[in-house]
Amino acid sequence: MYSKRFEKETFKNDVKENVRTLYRKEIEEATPQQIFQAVSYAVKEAIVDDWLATQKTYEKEDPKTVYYMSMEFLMGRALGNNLINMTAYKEVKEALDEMGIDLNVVEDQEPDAALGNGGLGRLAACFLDSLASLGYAAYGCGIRYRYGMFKQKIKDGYQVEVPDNWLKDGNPFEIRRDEYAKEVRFGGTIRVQYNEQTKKEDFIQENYESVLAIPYDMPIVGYGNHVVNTLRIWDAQAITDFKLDAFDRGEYHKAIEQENLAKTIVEVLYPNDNHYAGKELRLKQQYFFVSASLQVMLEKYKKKHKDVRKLYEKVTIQMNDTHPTVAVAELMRLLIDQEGLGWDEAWEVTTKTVAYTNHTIMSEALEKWPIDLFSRLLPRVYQIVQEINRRFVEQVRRMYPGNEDKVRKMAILMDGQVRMAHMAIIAGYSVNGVARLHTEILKHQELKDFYEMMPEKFNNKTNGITQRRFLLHGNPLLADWVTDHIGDGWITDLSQMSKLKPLADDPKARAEFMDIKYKNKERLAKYILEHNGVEIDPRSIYDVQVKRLHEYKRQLLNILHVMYLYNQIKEHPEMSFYPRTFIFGAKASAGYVRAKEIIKLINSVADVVNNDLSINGKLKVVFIEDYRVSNAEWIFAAADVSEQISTASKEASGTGNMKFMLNGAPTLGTMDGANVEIVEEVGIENAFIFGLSSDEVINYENNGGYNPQEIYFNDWDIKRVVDQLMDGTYSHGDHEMFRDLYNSLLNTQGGDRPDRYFILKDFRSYAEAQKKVEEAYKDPDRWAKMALLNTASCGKFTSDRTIQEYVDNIWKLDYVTVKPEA
Ligand code: C3B
Repeated sequence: MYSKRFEKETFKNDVKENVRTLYRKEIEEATPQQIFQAVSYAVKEAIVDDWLATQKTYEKEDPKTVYYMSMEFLMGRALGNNLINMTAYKEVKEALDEMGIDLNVVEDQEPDAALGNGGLGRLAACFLDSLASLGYAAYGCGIRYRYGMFKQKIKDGYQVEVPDNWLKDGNPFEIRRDEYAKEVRFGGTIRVQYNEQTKKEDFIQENYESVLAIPYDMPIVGYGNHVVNTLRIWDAQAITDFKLDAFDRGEYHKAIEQENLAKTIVEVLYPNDNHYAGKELRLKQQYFFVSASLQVMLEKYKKKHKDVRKLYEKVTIQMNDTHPTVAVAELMRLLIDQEGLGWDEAWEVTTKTVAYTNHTIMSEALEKWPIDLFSRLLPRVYQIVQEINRRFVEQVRRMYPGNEDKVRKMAILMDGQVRMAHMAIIAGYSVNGVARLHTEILKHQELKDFYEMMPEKFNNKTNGITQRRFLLHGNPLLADWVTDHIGDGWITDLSQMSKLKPLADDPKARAEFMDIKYKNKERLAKYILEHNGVEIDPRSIYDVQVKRLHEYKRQLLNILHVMYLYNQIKEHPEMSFYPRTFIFGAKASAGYVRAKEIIKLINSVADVVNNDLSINGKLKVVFIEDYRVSNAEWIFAAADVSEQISTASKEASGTGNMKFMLNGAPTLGTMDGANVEIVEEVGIENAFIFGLSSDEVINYENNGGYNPQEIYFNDWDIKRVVDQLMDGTYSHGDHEMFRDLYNSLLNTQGGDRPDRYFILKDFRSYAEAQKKVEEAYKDPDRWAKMALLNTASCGKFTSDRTIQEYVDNIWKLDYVTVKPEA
């Protein structure tokens, strides 16, 4: 048994006691939420045993530690995952059963910890799971947003955002650590003063505003190894408690301001995915958690080590995209101003400590802060950025004499902006992309100049996902089936899934596999009926696109194709057509107007199609409200087809694609991101690939030559669906509702080329690929084989593999084993 605390009677008692002490109630009177809390606190006891044991081990062995700095950690729910990783899920389920409590219902009481937007945030969460499971010392560093990713309601077909008050019932797993609180300062001015003692200049910040950063620790439980790492997320509090006499000292205003700053800084997650809005508050958030995290990191390091010049031997910092890259200058500041290092010494330490991951080439996602804002908010940090920039520009001029174009392209400070990616690359000892294709595009297109100058920094780390959440927890039927056939080694070594391959030729195994899929489809149908009021048929093909709503991800292509199919079915009622359910789930950033129009369009098409009795239910369209980690687990388990249809070159990697594959859904996709590697693993005959290549897309973008109007006027089916955006078919006769979408496909839009994402260009080949999906599905043996081979070939896409590569090639961490307390 993992822990004596999970011994049935002990555990049952703990839960009862918790209900009593927390709520002064007997268990029979407790609400489901109260039971969730009581169960979680009982589980937390076991976690804390291991958390302490882990800390002791780290104290003793002093392993090198990675600080994974990220504005986003999209954790989802913790209870079920913690039980899974403590290998106690089944025991606890039984214990609760005996008390008449259903663990599924208990789990369902937990709000998702949605401290992230999409792929980047979920990747960070998977990485923490893998780091702990593989036995490496790691901290996740982030922000404890009071409100996470908004909850999505669909009203009248439109997205409505509802605040996500995830902390309202309290978070049973977190621990507040007042003892590690740190001050973070903003604004003011810098006075330079010669210091007689150190014979150096001191840089003294004056008239600043400050907040107190207070960390909350969340446990990250490794799988079956008693390692518990920490996700440290920061809350803010005003430093000056509101004193009455502040009035008299004329500081009333300042006190109020600091109160406000503390309140607003951690108030809410910016809901943008792949898009940078340039808001001052966002930069404050970034500096806030970065500065606090670095301060504690240094303090911790210095407890054991005298010489900060050797920091990089024990610490490495991974910057998750450009969001935390102010860490470069902040670490320099701490080393110089606080630790007294000279510039060159500090630079050496910094450039051996920080590394950077790039997650996108979308230009609208690149962070560039206006210099006036940046320097006003972070005056001392800005001085340091200036000096980094000055030295770098000198270096460029030495390397490329007379080539001022290089300077313009590569400098950190240019055109009144601070280019964060450039700072990250210049200071980082490693720069990585997140899938092979993406890294190649970085090297040869987006970051070409940097690659030429410092090729040794560039490397690829293809993303991965944790099978513990997305199979073991999310799809228990399939997980058990896999274990029955190949043992449970796959839980910590996903490459073992390849042992399933021979089963693809075994009719019995195929039948079992598809039977499990069917049961998962029923489970999802039930969920959709309960939550969306739409009835769907588990015998139909579940064709699923779930991910953030973004034009480059091309949900519009998918729904236009549905409109096309509907036209076909109406026109040729006799045509053979395998029933299909198109399932969408997507949040649009609150300010992203066109993305919201696409949501409205999907719901409008659903309305028409689902209510047309004449098509005999051949076609259904469902938009799942509030797509998030917890319902994603069920959706992946139930999917037949995985839609990964981004414009080639735009999706850096994708990780949803891997979760579908793991759960036995073949990919219908473009040769983009990690799809390329998925196809390589599973074989092109077990996927449905269509569309322009990334080279073709980039070539059109650079040299022109694509005119969507040509397609529109020459392909009658396409013209028809595009016109249906305007003729009122899906808008109760309103000709304006979807005009913007129509225009985006055909006309130049505020500097954007028409059909910027090549939807019409790829439409035909997409429709053909969809035809092939149908043909393949009609042959149950063939389909079962494909589906099973996807599961069997997914070994590469575990985040365990990704993390091992980070450890081996970038971080060089020490492997640790933890002995549980007796
Ligand atoms: C995403 C990318 O869009 C995905 O292709 C990628 O798989 C993930 O990151 C993880 O690497 N991404 C995101 O979610 N948010 C950004 N701001 C940039 C990239």
